[in-house]
Amino acid sequence: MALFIQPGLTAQKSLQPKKYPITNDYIINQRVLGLGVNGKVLECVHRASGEKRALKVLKDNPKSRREVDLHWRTCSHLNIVNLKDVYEGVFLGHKSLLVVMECMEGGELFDRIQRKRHGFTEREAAEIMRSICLAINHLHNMNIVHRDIKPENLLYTNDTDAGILKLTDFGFAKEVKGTLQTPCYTPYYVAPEVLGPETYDLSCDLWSIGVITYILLCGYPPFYSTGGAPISPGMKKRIRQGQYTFPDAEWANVSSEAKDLIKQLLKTDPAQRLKIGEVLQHPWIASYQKVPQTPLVSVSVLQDEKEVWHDVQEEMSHALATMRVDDKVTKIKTMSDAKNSLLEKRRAKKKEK
Ligand code: I85
Repeated sequence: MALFIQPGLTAQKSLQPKKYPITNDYIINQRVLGLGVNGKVLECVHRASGEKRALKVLKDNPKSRREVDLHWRTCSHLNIVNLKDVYEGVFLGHKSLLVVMECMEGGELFDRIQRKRHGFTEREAAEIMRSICLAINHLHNMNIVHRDIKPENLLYTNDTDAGILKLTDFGFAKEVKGTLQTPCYTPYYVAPEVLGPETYDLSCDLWSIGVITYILLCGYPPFYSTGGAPISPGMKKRIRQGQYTFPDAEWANVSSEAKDLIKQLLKTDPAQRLKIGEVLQHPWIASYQKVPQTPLVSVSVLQDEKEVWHDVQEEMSHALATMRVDDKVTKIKTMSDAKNSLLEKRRAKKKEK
């Protein structure tokens, strides 16, 4: 008997963009808040409330529609940038999707850390990582993978101590088929690789969490290229082989729990990497309030290395892009694997009869 568990079937209200001019509801300012790969982000003001908000201008195409749809379905979480309104129509001569978000006035995560003058502790780092993990957990529970978790996409609501860290930009996010959603076979005969690639898909977000944790704790990334080029063959090799260290100068006083978490996240074999649920249960995250308040050197490293921060961000973006491409290649491989195993199972079934 096949088990049909289909959580995907629960009716989901998909987003209907408004078709009237955005200018009825918003005053659009010239101030550019950010430049994304897919569109720019402008400041705007909600006429009815006087609230400042952020407007992301996207080309209206299926990819952008997917971005907005995934963001819309997930943005009720405290650690995901809230979506307020979406409009469709012609904007500056182009068919556009106009995405209005809450305005994150605290800016990017690492800019804020750089501005810290009263030191930055391991406990604060753990607290930051916990908010990021809560956002990812929300996405992964819905079988959505973000695939672009990097410093520029982590923004603070405001610049006070009460500021909340949130994840943004669903431009590379995708929904992965939940293993329970598509039972076109009886589970008794299912080969592990047929169930496989799903859990795999989500694991690239966990690698990103590992890299961000590492940078938070020491101020530089675990893998970096030597000499100019944004991503060198040597760096690629080190990423692939998981070659990184915890140099004593910055890491001597960092807790072994933190290092253990990083080691379990930067596993080269995605199957061995922790799942997001396991990260939330890891002592360094679960008991973040008990993490030692050891001062970290990351603030001064980030301040001293301001010129290379741009390169660090570029390297991470490039590495993420490579991972998304590799993901496609793996998919093709696993598909042929799956076909072979189905064949084997058919033979096995015949023998039984
Ligand atoms: N507010 N990646 C880097 C920004 N509020 N920003 C980026 N993709 C997005 C820009 C380029 C992220 O989807 C982005 C997206 C959305 C935002 C966004 C959303 C909501 C903001 C690309 C700000 C801001 C506002 C006031 C002040 C400040 C920043 O960016 C600052 F602190 F910098 F002064």
